[in-house]
Amino acid sequence: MLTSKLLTLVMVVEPHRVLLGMKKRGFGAGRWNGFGGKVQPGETIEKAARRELEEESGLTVDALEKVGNIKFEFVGETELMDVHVFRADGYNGEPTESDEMRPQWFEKDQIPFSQMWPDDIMWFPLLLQNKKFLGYFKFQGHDVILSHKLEEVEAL
Ligand code: 6U4
Repeated sequence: MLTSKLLTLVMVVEPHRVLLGMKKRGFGAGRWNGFGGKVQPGETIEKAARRELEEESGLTVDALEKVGNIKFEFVGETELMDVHVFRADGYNGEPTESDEMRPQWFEKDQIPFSQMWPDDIMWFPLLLQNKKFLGYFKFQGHDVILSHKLEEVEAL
């Protein structure tokens, strides 16, 4: 049976650009990613999203909008990653490098998809159009998507 692990992913979006972080270590190292990590026991998903964003980028946000839920299966592993995606349209502070992440702004038409998780190119257009979505991606290793489902939804 597949169990699942709750994770968060926060995308900080401005009208023309998106903040990504180069993951320096751990899961997804070497890829540009949103900010996030594991939900700790006793913590709400949104609280975890805010904590991870601050730990990894130095930023706090007033409002976080729930925009997506993506489940990742990795062949050979019994634990699904259940990733809750949030969008922040404003922020407080200055993006600051941490042990885990090096933040950098990217223009919306210059997102470095070839250096990101291969699923990102599929759902980023929805994120950037302020749409909400549900996804399921089945990975072989960390580079190959064997199958996937992605649908736009009205609400989460
Ligand atoms: P820690 O707790 O820091 O040792 P680590 O191994 O670094 O854990 P963590 O907790 O930072 O991993 O979580 C992984 C992050 O990567 C989460 O924000 C979710 C995100 N993520 C995982 N798979 C992804 C994928 N296929 N596409 C994507 N983000 C993904 O865009």
